[in-house]
Amino acid sequence: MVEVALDKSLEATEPQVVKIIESMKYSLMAGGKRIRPVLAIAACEMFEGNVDSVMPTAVALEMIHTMSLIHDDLPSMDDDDMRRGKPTNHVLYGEDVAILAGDALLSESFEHVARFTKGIPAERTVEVIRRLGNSVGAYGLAGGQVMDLECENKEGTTREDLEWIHMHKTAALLKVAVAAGAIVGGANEEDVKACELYAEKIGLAFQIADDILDVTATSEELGKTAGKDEETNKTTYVKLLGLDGAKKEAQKVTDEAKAALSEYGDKAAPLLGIADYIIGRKN
Ligand code: GRG
Repeated sequence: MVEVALDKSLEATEPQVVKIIESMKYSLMAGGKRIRPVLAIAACEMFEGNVDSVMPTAVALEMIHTMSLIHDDLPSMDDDDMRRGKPTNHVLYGEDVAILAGDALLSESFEHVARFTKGIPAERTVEVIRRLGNSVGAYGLAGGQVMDLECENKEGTTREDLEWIHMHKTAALLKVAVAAGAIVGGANEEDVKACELYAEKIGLAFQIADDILDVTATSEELGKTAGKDEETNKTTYVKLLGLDGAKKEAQKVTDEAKAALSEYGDKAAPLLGIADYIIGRKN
């Protein structure tokens, strides 16, 4: 369902936009685990919301995520030429078009939610858009990325610094995915808080798993360059805690994530399953 909705979300209706839409669609449809859309759908369903009403938000989340990957791979950032097992956007379309494709995906994401969300009160849609905006700005992805760049090749990065980076660079989007899904589903403020706690914990687990995979998996398995953290002298959980310590920490935060949803019983089963998947994944 997510793949179909993503595919339908971008279409060139004028010859002048063929190139930018092709570049946006290349990265959007290049595969990927679609964790953020799935989280939004699972959270919405936990509160008995309708899949159709959350799908525009699910699509927007993947658009934002794809934008962040395109920009993360740029020569001025991580300078990577492989992503999701394929050449990165700037390798195929040039740096100029890749930057604009990211910008356009980000802008389209907000329009998509505003235009296509149906069947819920308008205030809830506005709240979703507000939260999406916040998750990308200085207090979200962009802020996390800047701090990450500042800590690159720098001795003395602490565990607190590392946690701050990941709470913003990685967990912020996972958090808004679960919170937005819950809001569309009709959750109240307390429910949304429980969902956010779950999401912060899986966000950390996600990043610890990423650090572990960077040293244990091959580039083919990952679909991106393995061993990059060592190469760029990055501070990681593996570096701070060792491989075994990082694995234990990943399990600990996953257990904490699951505990945050204990009061929802069987209805939380899909979100609990996703938490296990995040630390067990192979790419
Ligand atoms: C331009 C406003 C603006 C923000 C972008 C570049 C950037 C700022 C932030 C970087 C964010 C980033 C790339 C974080 C890493 C998140 C992460 C762990 C990505 C991998 O996610 P997966 O494993 O990937 O879900 P797939 O390919 O499965 O979708």
